Amino acid sequence: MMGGPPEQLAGPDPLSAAVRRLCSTTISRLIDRGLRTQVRAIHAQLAQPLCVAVAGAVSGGKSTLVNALLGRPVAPVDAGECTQVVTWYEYGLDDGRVEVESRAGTVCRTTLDRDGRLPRDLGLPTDQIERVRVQLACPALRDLSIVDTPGVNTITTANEAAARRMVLGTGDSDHAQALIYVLRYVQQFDAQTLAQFRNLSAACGMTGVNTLAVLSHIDRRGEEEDPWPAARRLAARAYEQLRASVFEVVPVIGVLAETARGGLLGPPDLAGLRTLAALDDLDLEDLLIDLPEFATSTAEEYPVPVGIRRHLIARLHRYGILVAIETLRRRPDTDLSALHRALERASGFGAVASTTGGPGATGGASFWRA
Ligand SMILES: Nc1nc2c(ncn2[C@@H]2O[C@H](COP(=O)(O)OP(=O)(O)OP(=O)(O)O)[C@@H](O)[C@H]2O)c(=O)[nH]1
Ligand SMILES: [Mg+2]
Repeated sequence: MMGGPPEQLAGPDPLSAAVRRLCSTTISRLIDRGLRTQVRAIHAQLAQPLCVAVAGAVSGGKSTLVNALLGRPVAPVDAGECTQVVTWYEYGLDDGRVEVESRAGTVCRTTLDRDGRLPRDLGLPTDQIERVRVQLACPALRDLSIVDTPGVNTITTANEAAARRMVLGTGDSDHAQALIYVLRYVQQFDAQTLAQFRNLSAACGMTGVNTLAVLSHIDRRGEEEDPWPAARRLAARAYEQLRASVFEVVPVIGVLAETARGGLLGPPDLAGLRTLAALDDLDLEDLLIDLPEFATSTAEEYPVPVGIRRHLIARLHRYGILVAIETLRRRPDTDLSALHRALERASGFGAVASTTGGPGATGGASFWRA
């Protein structure tokens, strides 16, 4: 794997530090024992990293977004139903340590795979696992713990408690305090999708103050070169429909953010992209018109080896390839890290970072702690 942990965060956000100081002063002045215990609990919670759960429907792009937030591709991702267990990613120096907590109360230890991913086989049937805790030495996790959750497609009164337990965790002090709800991009959200979101948010006791909606897969739209104008329009419309339950609706190309923040392109990818950038527009259009063919054809006329083409499609999809080509044409001396930065900008990830106070943010965690 290339790249590495994301850059250091700029320390705890000033608002929660101020509230923590206020709690300390208040504790020493309170006479009532019950109140003192309550303020102590708030004080202790503010000293912990904020815990954000990423939830939503199956295959919406939750784990991809988790990897982007981590800056490392640790969470398994797949086109089919993938995440089966609730997984907490927490800061710790024992990087890669995995604890599997069973419903029966036992804890088994394992580690990430050699490629740095969470293993699919965790040593227990998934229905016996309460949750998995992964320790990572990512600076991004110092202020933010992230919970990846299995997709919930239908919330009924019968499974509401299970959904809440899944997103929030089991204990009173050990649960998610904020929610990122991933909505897969469609032209128009149907009433059922919106109801699902509201139900999950309500089941978890979340409100418009601590819930962010993320609109994923915005690069999967038809033939348009630039998906952003339409994505912004839909995000604005979705916000109108969801404003009571979220503080913002942010469009993000998760797969691009994951690639860029994880530094997942290597020198052969850059060489392949340079070759594509040197083609004239019509030849390029011909090549990219049929993406499955582009990714798999072994015909000799292709200017880039098939393995690299396949990797470029998996990591960038069509829009990401076009962004990379445009970047390289504008600045032919662009190196891998500059290319990753350009792709991160094009992914829209910055808007998630600034609202979560996550990597690359300029404050914002205060929003979630309100
Ligand atoms: N083109 C594109 N693909 C994406 C985007 N986000 C995720 N994907 C792809 O969508 C597929 C599903 O992504 P996951 O992150 O596994 O989705 P998930 O919500 O975690 O799925 P479950 O755990 O099964 O509920 C993967 O193939 C991702 O690469 C995006 O914004 N654009
Ligand atoms: Mg998943």
